[in-house]
Parts: sequence; C-alpha cells; structure tokens
Amino acid sequence: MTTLTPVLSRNWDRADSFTLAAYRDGGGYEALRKALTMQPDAIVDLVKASGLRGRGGAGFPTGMKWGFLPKDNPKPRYLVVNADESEPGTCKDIPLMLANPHVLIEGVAIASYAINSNQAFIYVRGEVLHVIRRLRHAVAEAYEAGLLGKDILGSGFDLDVVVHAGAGAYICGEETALLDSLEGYRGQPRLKPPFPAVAGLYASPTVVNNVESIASVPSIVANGADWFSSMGTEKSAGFGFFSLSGHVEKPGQYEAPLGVTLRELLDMAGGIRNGHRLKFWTPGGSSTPIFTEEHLDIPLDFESVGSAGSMLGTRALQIFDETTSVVRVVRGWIEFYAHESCGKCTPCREGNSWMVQVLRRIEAGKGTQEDVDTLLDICDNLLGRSFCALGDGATSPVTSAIKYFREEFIAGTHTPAWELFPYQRTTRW
Ligand code: L3W
Ligand code: SF4
Repeated sequence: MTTLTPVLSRNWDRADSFTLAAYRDGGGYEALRKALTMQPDAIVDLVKASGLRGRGGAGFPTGMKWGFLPKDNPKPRYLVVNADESEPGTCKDIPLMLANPHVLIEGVAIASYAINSNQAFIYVRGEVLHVIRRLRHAVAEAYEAGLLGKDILGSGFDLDVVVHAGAGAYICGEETALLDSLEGYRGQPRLKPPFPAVAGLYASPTVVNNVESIASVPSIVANGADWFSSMGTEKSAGFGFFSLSGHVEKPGQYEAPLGVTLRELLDMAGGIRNGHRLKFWTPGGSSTPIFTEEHLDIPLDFESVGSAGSMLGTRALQIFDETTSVVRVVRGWIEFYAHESCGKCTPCREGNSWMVQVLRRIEAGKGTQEDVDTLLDICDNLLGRSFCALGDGATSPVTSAIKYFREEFIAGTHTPAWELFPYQRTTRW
C-alpha cells in the first residue's frame, strides 16, 4: 500500500507556513547554503542522477534540460519558472506557491546557480493576484535576508528574481508563447527547434521549468539523488502532487510517490462521493485521454499511463461519477480550448470551434451517427497537424470519450446544460 510522502506539503498546516521564518524553522535555505559550496556542474549531475522529470506535463528530464545550455554562448542565461497553471483540473502549483513560496524561491536560487544564470523570472498567470502578491512578498523577504540579490550568503553569486504577471491566456503556459509574452509580445508559440535551451528569452539560452520541478530541487540537494530515486518507479522517480477534484469525498492535494494508483488515492480521499460509482477520470488534466473504472489500478507513472493509452500530464485527477454526462463534460472542455486557441494555425483555430458546434448539437439531442464521425474526422485533422500541443491535446478528450462511451454520443438524449441552467452564461458559437 502506497502512503503519502509529504515533502513540499510538509508544513502546509502551519498558519504561517508561507513566511520566511517558518520556512527557515523547518531547515529552509540550508540546501541553498550547501549548493553554493558545490560546483554548478555537480548540481546539474545530482539532478540528473535523481531522475527528476518535468512536473509540468511533458516529463522531460530536468537535469538533462539544464545540461543542454550551450557552453560556448557568451549571452546571458535565464531561468524562467512556468507558473502559468491553467490546464483544466490542474491546481497544484497555485496552492504550493501560496503555502510555501520560499521552497520555490530556494529552488530558483539553486537552479540559477547550477546553470550560471544571474536573472530569473517567475511567470504567474495573471488571474491569481493573491499568489502574485504572496510571491512578491516572499521575494522581498529573501532579498532582505541576503538570500537573493548580490553576493548571496557571502558566496559571490548574484541573482535577481522578477515575479511577472501574465494576462490570463492559457496558451502562455506553452513555453515559447510564455517567452514571447515575457518579452512584451502577444503570446503565441514559436517554431521549435531551436528549443529555449539554445535560443529562448531575448534569443539567449534559457531554461523553462514548471513550479513543482524547481520546488523539488532543494530537497534533492539536501537529501541526495538516491533518496529521491528511492521513491517512485525506476523511470519515474520521486514524488509529486496528485490533485483530486470532482466527485470525490475529500478533494485536494495528495503528495505521493509516482506509481501510486487511483484506487489507492481514492482510499485516502474517502472514495467517490455519496457511495456513487466511478464513471471516468483524467490522469493529467483535460489534455490527457480519459480513463474509466478499468484503469483504477494503473500505476500513475509516465510509462504505465502511456502504455495504457493516456499521459500522466499534470496529475490532475478529475473524477466523474455515473451521474455525469460525458458529452456535457467534453463539450465544456472543448469550449475552453476553442476559447483559448491562439488562432495561429488553422486546424486548431477552426477545428475546435467546429467541434463545439457539433458537440452542442449532440448535447441538445439532435446529434447523428454522422456527427460522431465528423468529430473523429476533425480530430484526425488536428492531431499531429497543429502547431503546438494545445491543438493535439484538444483531441484527447473527444477521441477517448468516443472510444469508451460511443453510445452516449450517438444516443444524444441529453438535455443541454443551457436549458438546465439558463442563468449560467455559456459561450455561443
Ligand atoms: C532541448 C531538445 N530541450 C524537448 C524541452 C522543451 C520543453 C520540454 C518538454 O508541453 C505537455 C503538453 C501538454 N533540446 C528538447 C528540449 N525539450 N526536447 O523539454 O517538451 P515537450 O515539447 O515535450 O512539452 P511541452 O511543450 O513543455 C507540455 C501537457 O504537457 N500537459 C500540460 C498542461 C498544462 C500545464 C499547466 O497548466 N501548468 O502544464 C498536460 O497533459 O498538453 O503535451 O521544455 O523545450 N531536443
Ligand atoms: Fe495556436 Fe492552437 Fe495552433 Fe497552438 S495549435 S499555435 S494554440 S492555434
């Protein structure tokens, strides 16, 4: 039986957990002190050896990404933290930054030192003003205590950190759109390669990492690579947040080793609400193909979830019981993608709005077998033909829901949400 591994969430129950004093009480910033006595390359090697993989959805090895920065490029290097958490169901970085902003700042300082960067940015989604205020306050506390700024802890290492507020566009969570936005342009994805590691912010070598990835670094420096890799599975090492939401008795953040199953997490979370039955769920946000009851025992690690036909993504476990209309949920997600499509490429810009029209027709009970085929055809023209992962991801809920619940799409007997809840505004197309 897997148990919880509270590392990042260890002090969350303390009323003052977000203060510098509380963080230092628990040993905070000692990892930074230790890191500053090490050679930068030794920290990169340590993170590589730990097996830490990106916690923002793609699972790219963090140490390897740091190692991609070209050695012979004289331009300044930048660290950019992707705190633009927006994927439907994803809700781990925001509580982490609220409850423990200093673990992120300590991680930023260690990672910047490791990659020889003197300037870091934390790009936070613009809607979460309370998080932005808390981060800015924590950064000011760290400057005051000599943990940021010039000659950190007498080491000779200088680092400035800017907390930057985005303007509320989901696409700015895509790393290159984020960099465009940070430079002051409209956020739209850039062609890759070159990857940000080679030409990122202001065309300089840049590391872009998710909040949780960077926040995991201090514990690795403090406890060692073996400690980290002793948790999780061989290829998906360590722990992470599993965010349970929806029809579950005790929704919230469950910090556990990768490889835990949904059945185990549901046991900890009190099960499905009111004794209902699980109907379907997402392993990692709405961009990952849905799972059903038959996947309850799939280990939630990158490999196992991938082999079962989905993606671990952001570990945003959205739980739906048997009272839920799958068509309605998918229509809601696709309305989101249609709204957030940046419009740069035709398959995503047009395909998502077409899918909304078809899904609304099906939800209203006016769908036909041909409509289901049309949805699959649109997905076929989106997947692999979109400029970035938003377009690809939008096909996941549609194709997987049709795979498991085709009869619901064909029956089309649902009362549309806009008739059930006329007081709620829904997007009209
Ligand atoms: C240098 C190479 N760097 C890859 C880097 C690349 C990036 C990272 C992963 O999308 C996914 C997406 C969402 N040289 C490199 C290299 N890199 N090859 O590695 O790259 P990539 O393209 O596989 O992924 P991505 O563009 O970062 C992330 C999925 O995650 N997702 C997440 C959703 C939302 C949130 C949120 O709200 N916070 O994360 C959920 O499933 O669909 O597929 O850094 O530069 N040769
Ligand atoms: Fe923009 Fe969508 Fe194309 Fe990505 S796939 S570039 S979000 S239009």
